[in-house]
Amino acid sequence: MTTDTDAGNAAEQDAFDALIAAEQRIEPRDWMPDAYRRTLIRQISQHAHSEIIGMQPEGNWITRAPSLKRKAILMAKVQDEAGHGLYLYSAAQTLGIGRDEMTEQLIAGRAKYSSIFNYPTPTWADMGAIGWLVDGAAICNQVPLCRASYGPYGRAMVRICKEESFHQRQGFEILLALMQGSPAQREMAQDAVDRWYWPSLMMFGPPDDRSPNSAQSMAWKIKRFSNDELRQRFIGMLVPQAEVLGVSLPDPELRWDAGAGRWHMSEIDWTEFHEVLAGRGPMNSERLRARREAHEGGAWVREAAAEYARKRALRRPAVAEAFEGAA
Ligand code: BYC
Repeated sequence: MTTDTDAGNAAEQDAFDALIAAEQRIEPRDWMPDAYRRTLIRQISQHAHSEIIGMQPEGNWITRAPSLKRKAILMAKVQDEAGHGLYLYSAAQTLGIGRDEMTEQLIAGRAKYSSIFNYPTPTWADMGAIGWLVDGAAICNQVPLCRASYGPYGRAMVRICKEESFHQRQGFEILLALMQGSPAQREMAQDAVDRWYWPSLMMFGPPDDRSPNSAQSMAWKIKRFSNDELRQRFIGMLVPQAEVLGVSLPDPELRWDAGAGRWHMSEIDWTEFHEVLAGRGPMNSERLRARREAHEGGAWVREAAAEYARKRALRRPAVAEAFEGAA
């Protein structure tokens, strides 16, 4: 791995800058500035953790889904999130951080993951609202990441986005079915939308003038749009879909401001956002506790897999030599 000692090497910096300027990709073996590497490890590992923690709010409903078909769909979706986490951990590993280290940071409570997964899912309609709003926000945020300058991240995002668009539709369809149901079902759908709307807007991160990482990440073409630009785009996507569903979005101030060319909206409760980031959201400790328990409960699987790999390798002399050398 190349390090800061190379920073003085202007030729390498020039080659890196030229690749970025030419919309080419940076690959794992290319020279890259240390700060670029650190930023990617930060964002990709947070993203991976979000996918893994993000399995919990929906996993909560697998045993209670209202039909066999709904259960099968929800299970597939939650498994997709596990897959997304794995692609992303692998992408982060290409930057020189180990999977164990990232896991340790997460379960020790030292790593960030998306604020959105610290809210509870008390009703079936929450599955609809998560799919429609949370996966919808994820698509808005992640489609531009398919063009991220770091190759392994951008490529992982292509597949993830394809799956996210299926997730968004299944959420929309759950809400649509409820909105076509009884008054109690319609009320349940509206209540879920009311609870998830504001947290889904917070997924895009702090406002641009309070986003310390945006300018540099955009210069490096990791991020392609600012947090506020993507939030605006998301609202533009939601408004016509809410009309089709027959739900209202819980913001009395929301209207298109043609003069400014943007959605006028109420102020987001940034105090709530920062409380959740500080670990004081409604479900933070529960999410970490469940993750820690799952990790500890899975220790025997990791040990068994490692032992199986070791025994298989011993049957192949060349690999056995390497194993013995490493021991
Ligand atoms: N939650 O300077 P900023 C999914 C942090 S998974 C928590 O704007 P940046 C899904 C930020 O990390 C969804 N933390 O940062 C899964 C930074 O902290 P540090 C996850 C947040 O990186 C399962 C600080 O605030 N998606 O969709 O330029 C089921 C300042 O922010 C949040 C991704 O991870 C937040 N909401 O921009 C269903 C997408 N917002 O590290 C669905 C990839 C900000 O400086 N990530 N922070 O201490 C990104 O696109 C960017 O990292 C962000 C933030 C837009 C999130």
